[in-house]
Amino acid sequence: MSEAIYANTQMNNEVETDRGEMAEMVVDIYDSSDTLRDEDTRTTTHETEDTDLHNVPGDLNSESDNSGRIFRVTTVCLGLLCVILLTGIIVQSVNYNITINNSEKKWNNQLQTSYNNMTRERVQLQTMLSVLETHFQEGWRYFGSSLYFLSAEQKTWYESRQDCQRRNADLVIINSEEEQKLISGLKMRFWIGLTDKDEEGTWKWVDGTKLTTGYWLSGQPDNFQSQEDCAEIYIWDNKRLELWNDLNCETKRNWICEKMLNNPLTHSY
Ligand SMILES: [Ca+2]
Ligand SMILES: [Ca+2]
Ligand SMILES: [Ca+2]
Repeated sequence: MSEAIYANTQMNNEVETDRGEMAEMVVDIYDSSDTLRDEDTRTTTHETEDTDLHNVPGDLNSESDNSGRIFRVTTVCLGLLCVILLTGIIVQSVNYNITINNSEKKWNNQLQTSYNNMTRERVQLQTMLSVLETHFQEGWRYFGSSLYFLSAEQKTWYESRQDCQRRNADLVIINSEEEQKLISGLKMRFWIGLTDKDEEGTWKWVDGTKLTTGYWLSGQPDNFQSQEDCAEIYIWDNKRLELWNDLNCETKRNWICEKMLNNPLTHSY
């Protein structure tokens, strides 16, 4: 019996031992499981940490964000640049149109002014041609800027001048060597518009101007018999320009009238 009890006790002890071993094994298993879990956790944490390390600025996601930001900024800048360029083009276009319009107005004004001037000149030329035609029919001749009328009859100096004045002219005034050549080329004796009747020796043209350059014959003017106060072209040597002679104003001679044509519109014909 005691053996049985001892055996039973031993068996119980063994059972207890087994239980203790089992408990230790369970504890070991749990420890192993915890260890594995901890390792997994550390692994996961490590991976997470690795992932976080890769997510620092400069990684792929950050670069993608930065690239997107740069792209947006670039797009905005390009858009602003396009707006600025478009605005510049519009402003330039407006200025160009304004310039073109001003140029067209200026050009049109110039054309209008030219047209008005040409029209006025055409009227003047037509008037002058009409005047010349009328004078040519009356026996006038045109030279330089003057019309000349050579009489076919003879009269005193005073009567001759009156005839010229009736023709809205006066006795010829010789202003230049060319005019003297023209007049002397007529090869006739005739009165010219020169006299010293107001003051002996002071020769004046019919317009009141004093004589500056004379073409007197040698020895003239001599005021022969103190009665010579009017000037004539005296033809005795047509190879010379010095052909003037003073003569009694009551002597009858041909005469020559002159009418200026510098501005035909200012003359009354
Ligand atoms: Ca003249
Ligand atoms: Ca005289
Ligand atoms: Ca004389």
